[in-house]
Amino acid sequence: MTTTSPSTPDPVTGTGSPLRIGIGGPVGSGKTALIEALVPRFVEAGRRVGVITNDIYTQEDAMHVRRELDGVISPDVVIGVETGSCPHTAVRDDPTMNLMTAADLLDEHPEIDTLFFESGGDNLTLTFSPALVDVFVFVLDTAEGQKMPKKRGPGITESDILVINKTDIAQYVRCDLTVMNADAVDVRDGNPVVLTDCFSGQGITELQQKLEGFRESRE
Ligand SMILES: Nc1nc2c(ncn2[C@@H]2O[C@H](COP(=O)(O)OP(=O)(O)OP(=O)(O)O)[C@@H](O)[C@H]2O)c(=O)[nH]1
Ligand SMILES: [Mg+2]
Repeated sequence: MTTTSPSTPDPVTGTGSPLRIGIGGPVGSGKTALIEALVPRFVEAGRRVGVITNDIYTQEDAMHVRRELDGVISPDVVIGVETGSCPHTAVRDDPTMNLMTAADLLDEHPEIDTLFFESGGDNLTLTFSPALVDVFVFVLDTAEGQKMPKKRGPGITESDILVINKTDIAQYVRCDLTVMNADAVDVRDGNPVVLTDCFSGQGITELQQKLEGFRESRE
């Protein structure tokens, strides 16, 4: 196993600071499941990972991540933000709560080089403030319907990576994955679309590699 060590961040390029990955998307599309599938792969690759989840009234997702990743990352590096209001606000309009939580977490754990932010589940207009994250991943799932990419919205068209999750159940919800994927590619001007199944791990390595590409592009 290779390891990386913390260094002083470059204030202009961000090199040396953690890669900050925002995972957003509609309620229940699989944002938490995706983080739980990705983190072990980053850890295996020698990365030191932290996770910040957002829920409106609870810490449910943070508790889920701690349970699922028991033995993979320390429970101390998983923090739940209770936004108390519209999830958009906390990651896009005024990300102060998340920025402060990240600053505290990195103070305590300066070794963290990969930091996930999960937004509260929200609608198609959710985006992340570039002040909060370096990479914005938007997660749809097949059960929402094959038509979703055609509905557009900034997450679908402008995110750095669009994930179509729950490929394993596409056949049961009458979703033609070939069509859904082609429509997604079409509305995204060639930007990446990754198909995933968080349970079998299909597409997770591809997604991890694409995310690492964003780290490399800062270096
Ligand atoms: N079949 C299948 N189920 C999945 C997959 N990913 C997630 N799920 C299930 O979908 C449900 C919602 O997953 P979550 O990861 O909680 O979704 P989320 O987007 O984090 O939900 P919120 O944070 O509440 O918006 C759970 O029951 C998961 O087990 C997948 O790839 N395939
Ligand atoms: Mg969640």
